[in-house]
Amino acid sequence: MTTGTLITVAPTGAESAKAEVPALPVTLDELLVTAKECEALGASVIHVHIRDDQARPTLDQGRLRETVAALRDATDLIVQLSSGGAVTDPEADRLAVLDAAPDMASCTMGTVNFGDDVFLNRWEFIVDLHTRMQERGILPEYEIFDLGHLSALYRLLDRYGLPHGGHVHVDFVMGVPGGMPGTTATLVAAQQMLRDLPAGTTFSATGVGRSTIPVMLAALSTGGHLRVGMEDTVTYAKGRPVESNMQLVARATGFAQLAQRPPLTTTEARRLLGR
Ligand code: KMH
Ligand code: ZN
Repeated sequence: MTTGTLITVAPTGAESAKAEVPALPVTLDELLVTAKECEALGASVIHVHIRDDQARPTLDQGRLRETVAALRDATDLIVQLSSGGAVTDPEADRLAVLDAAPDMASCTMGTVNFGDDVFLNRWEFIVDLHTRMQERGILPEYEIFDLGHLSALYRLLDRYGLPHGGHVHVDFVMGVPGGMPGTTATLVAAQQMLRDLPAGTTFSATGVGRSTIPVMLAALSTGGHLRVGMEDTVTYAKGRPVESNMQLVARATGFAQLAQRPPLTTTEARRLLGR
């Protein structure tokens, strides 16, 4: 079993509105403050969605580049850009995210119902993302919203080879309405399916909404890593809105320490992921 815990913070996402969730970091300054504080609390990777001046999700190339540079300047976090964007983003814009040259980018392994929407990820698009990341030395985080997405990942690696650097890292995004449930039983089933993937494959898990805590505990007890943040969770406990991403990272760090799997430093995380 892995000893330390890789903690990824996903501070913003594309779904929550600033007007409804005022603590959401949407400006570059807010993102940088969050990133520095979350790093100090135990995060080693940041999964980034950005917003425009009206706090709407955007994949604006200039802003993405500026964000990557600013995060590198201010922190030692591994910078992972979302190629998922918002459900309305066109494929071309999602592919162009890679032009901002992050350390990592997400790569969702299939289409999934997403509440009332559909998060579309065609096979050819997935292949494009994977092969472009291979060419550019960007490490994918394969996002798994449903168990069949792991079969797609097996097929992808079998046909197109390993990511640049050879390390395979997946993230189970659980509890999305339309995807796999955020339960211990499902996480164990997903983890068992990793046996078909290359030796050394690592996984993190996040449970959206009220599945956050069950998924976190299940991930820690099965050797997995954690993703937390306001992209996935805006309620800390019944009737208590999340006050900040730092509150969620602090809770994850506390659980990881209780499990005797303390947070990895950014240096240890880079070693684990080969970055
Ligand atoms: N916002 C969702 C539609 C990713 O970042 O790659 C997609 C998402 C996954 O958040
Ligand atoms: Zn995301």
